[in-house]
Amino acid sequence: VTIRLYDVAGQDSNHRFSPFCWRIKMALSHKGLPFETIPWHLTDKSAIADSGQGRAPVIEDGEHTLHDSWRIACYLDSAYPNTPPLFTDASAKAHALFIKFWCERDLHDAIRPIIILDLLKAFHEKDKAYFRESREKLFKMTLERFAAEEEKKQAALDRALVPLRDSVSLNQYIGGAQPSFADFIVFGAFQWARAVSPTQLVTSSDPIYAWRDRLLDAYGGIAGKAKGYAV
Ligand SMILES: N[C@@H](CCC(=O)N[C@@H](CS)C(=O)NCC(=O)O)C(=O)O
Repeated sequence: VTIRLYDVAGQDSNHRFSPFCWRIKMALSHKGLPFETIPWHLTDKSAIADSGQGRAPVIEDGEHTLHDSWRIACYLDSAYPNTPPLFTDASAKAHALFIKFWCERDLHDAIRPIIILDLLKAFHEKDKAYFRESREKLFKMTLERFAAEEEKKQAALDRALVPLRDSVSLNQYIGGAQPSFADFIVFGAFQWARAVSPTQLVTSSDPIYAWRDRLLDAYGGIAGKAKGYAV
């Protein structure tokens, strides 16, 4: 069976920018599992109601419907043990969880104000008001205010990237010689930015840039060929 993935789409249905959905597209590609994506808009809550919640990614695999990128990754490794692993062992999985929490806090928080106004523009017309209202409530300020302060934003990102840079200077991937789910977690954040924003997060001489390039080219270039900015 072909796995179906509900994947956040923009005004252009080929525009796919969710960092969490990118984790799963890379994971499925890494495992060589056939899948199709279903473009999904934030306000299409009924389309994913079977998952019992309102966020993507959601996958349908035969009779299984699952949500949450971390849970989906764990499921894929246990349901398909004869495919390349996302976690080589229990210890790698525990370390990847640390990467996930670092990424969702330090890295996403550093990237978000840099791309938020470009992100707003990318959403489907029917999602824009919902996106603005829900995020302004969360941030307790307007998106424009949230995006202000250019210098502070770059400094926060530079700080957040230090451990990643040091890691991928020593190893090809966060997971070592092969990409792992930890790589896809962090790569998802870069795909999020690349898909919507012309802002260059790292320069071409940065080891992070080379690491990202390897993943942009991996698995037939699924990520590199996706709609986005060549930054
Ligand atoms: N913990 C979830 C987070 C998923 C998530 O936040 N998805 C966003 C899109 S990037 C979403 O669907 N948001 C729906 C909304 O804001 O209503 C995961 O790892 O999959």
